[in-house]
Amino acid sequence: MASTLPALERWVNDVAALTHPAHVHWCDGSQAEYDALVAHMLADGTLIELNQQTHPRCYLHRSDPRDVARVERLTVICHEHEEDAGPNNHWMAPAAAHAKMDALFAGCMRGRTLYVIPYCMGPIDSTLARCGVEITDSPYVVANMRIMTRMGAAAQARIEREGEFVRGLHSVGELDPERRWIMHFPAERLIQSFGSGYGGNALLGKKCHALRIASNQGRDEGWLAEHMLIVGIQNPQGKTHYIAAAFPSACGKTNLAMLIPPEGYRAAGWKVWTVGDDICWMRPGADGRLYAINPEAGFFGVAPGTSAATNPNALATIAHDTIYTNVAVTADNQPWWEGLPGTPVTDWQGRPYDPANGPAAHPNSRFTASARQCPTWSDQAEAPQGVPISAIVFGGRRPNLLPLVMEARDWTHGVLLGAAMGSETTAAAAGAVGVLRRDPMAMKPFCGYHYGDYFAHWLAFDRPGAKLPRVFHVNWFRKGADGRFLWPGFGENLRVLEWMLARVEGSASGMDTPIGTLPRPNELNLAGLKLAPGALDELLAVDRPGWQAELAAIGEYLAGFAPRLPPKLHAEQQRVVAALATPAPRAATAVA
Ligand code: O2Y
Ligand code: MN
Repeated sequence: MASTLPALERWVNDVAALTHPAHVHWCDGSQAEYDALVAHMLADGTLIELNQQTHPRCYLHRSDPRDVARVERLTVICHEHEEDAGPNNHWMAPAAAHAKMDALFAGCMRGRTLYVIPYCMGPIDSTLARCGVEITDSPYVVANMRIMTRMGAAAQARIEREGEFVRGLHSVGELDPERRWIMHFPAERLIQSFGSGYGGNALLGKKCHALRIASNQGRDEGWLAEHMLIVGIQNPQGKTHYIAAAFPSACGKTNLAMLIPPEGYRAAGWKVWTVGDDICWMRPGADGRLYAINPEAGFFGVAPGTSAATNPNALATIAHDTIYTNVAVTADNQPWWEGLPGTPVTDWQGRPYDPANGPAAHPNSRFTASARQCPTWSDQAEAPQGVPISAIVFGGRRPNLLPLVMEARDWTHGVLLGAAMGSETTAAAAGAVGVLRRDPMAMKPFCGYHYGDYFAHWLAFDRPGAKLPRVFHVNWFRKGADGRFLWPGFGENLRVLEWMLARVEGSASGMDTPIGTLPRPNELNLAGLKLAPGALDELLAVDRPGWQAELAAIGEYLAGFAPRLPPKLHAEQQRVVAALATPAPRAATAVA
């Protein structure tokens, strides 16, 4: 018997009977097991050794070129009723999805090893953590799950004690994009993924469990599973405030989570601590505050754009014990991507590098590294009770209109700011450039149920006794008339975080406007920063006609979630519309 939990033992036997593996291996999560897997993958070419002098214990994996990213059109939420999945998800009836997946999984592991991966999302002794078991036929997935989760014997012991776990069944199949599905069965706490070996499609603890299934668990149990980084900001007095922040992809989440303070701030004693770069689970504590854990134990970060200039902490993190996927390689066998010094000789597909073939590293190439390797890793990341959240930040890439920072007047307004979030597409994304894509709370690809119900769940946290975080919206990407960014971003963003914490501590009065509270110009510390003339005024301006159009667009977007749009959220949108229609008092100089 491999498990003392009959439900687990039975499920593994049932899957083995369906998939016919040559061997079954229960993962214990040990270093010896990891080393043996790596040796096996080096022998069969799944992994390639990188320069062991410059990058000890670092390896390269090249995925099938047809399998390089999450595929949203094949990602399905199988609630019994289509309305429960909402217009924000692809839906299939559970019975039809089961029939489809059973046919795909039948006999698919012949000649392969079936790995059983017990894992825990969150500190192993935390009541906020939740466990799962992934069955996979991919040793690459096992190695990545060992880095990304608390995997192995301790997780299995917790699962056997609690008797509860999320089930995840994964097979790479033949990697045929025509036979690929990532199915979620929230009521069964079950994930089934077939036909992809890549990232979010295959490491089922990450997006599938920690967001799509966990958002359902959180709704049922009274907590939030969010697509947010968690960062601790320590001020010169030694007080650390924790901030959770949601941004759509390509907005620098990992960079913010690992921010390096500007020189003057470092000298004054400011420090930044990384708790998580992608996912945050939050629950009210006995004192009414929201407490957060990062359910992950590692980073599955995008390589291009990571450099000494943008994120030295990430570079230090991935200098050893890292699995690279789809990066290029230099003449001396070091991993390489656009933005790094040096020259690639081999591209991500293993071909001699030729610029005519496109970038050397795939734009979605990745590194997988343990969070413990991050120089700014917080000692509170393992705290079973989580960290208390002082501020929630929403953000997007908005070249126009959205100010550098604004604060919601209350929780309901904060939920509206999150629901209205969006980003304009860049050249890096497929499709038209400069199109605004709404992405409420950055959860569009990850919310495992109807967005209308999700907004209602958020609103429900505002109840007697709650001491909720303040909610802000930031825009690091505002551009001037000349098309250049008005704000330098990166480490300088700490100046904006400092203002937020001054609001939290009651030491900044801010300026009330119809769209929220903005900093008075003298409340942002700009010492040592050279902004273009007039940039600050532009960054903090409120363009009333522009905002009237924006509120109309937000109203139209939210109407798409009727009849499940909470009336309270609609009323909040109407409140801001009315506030914008009221003539500006003369004192509110920022309002045009
Ligand atoms: O393409 C993938 O499978 C990875 S997507 C990803 C990875 C790490 C963190 N966030 C994301 C995301 O898409 O939000
Ligand atoms: Mn993400």
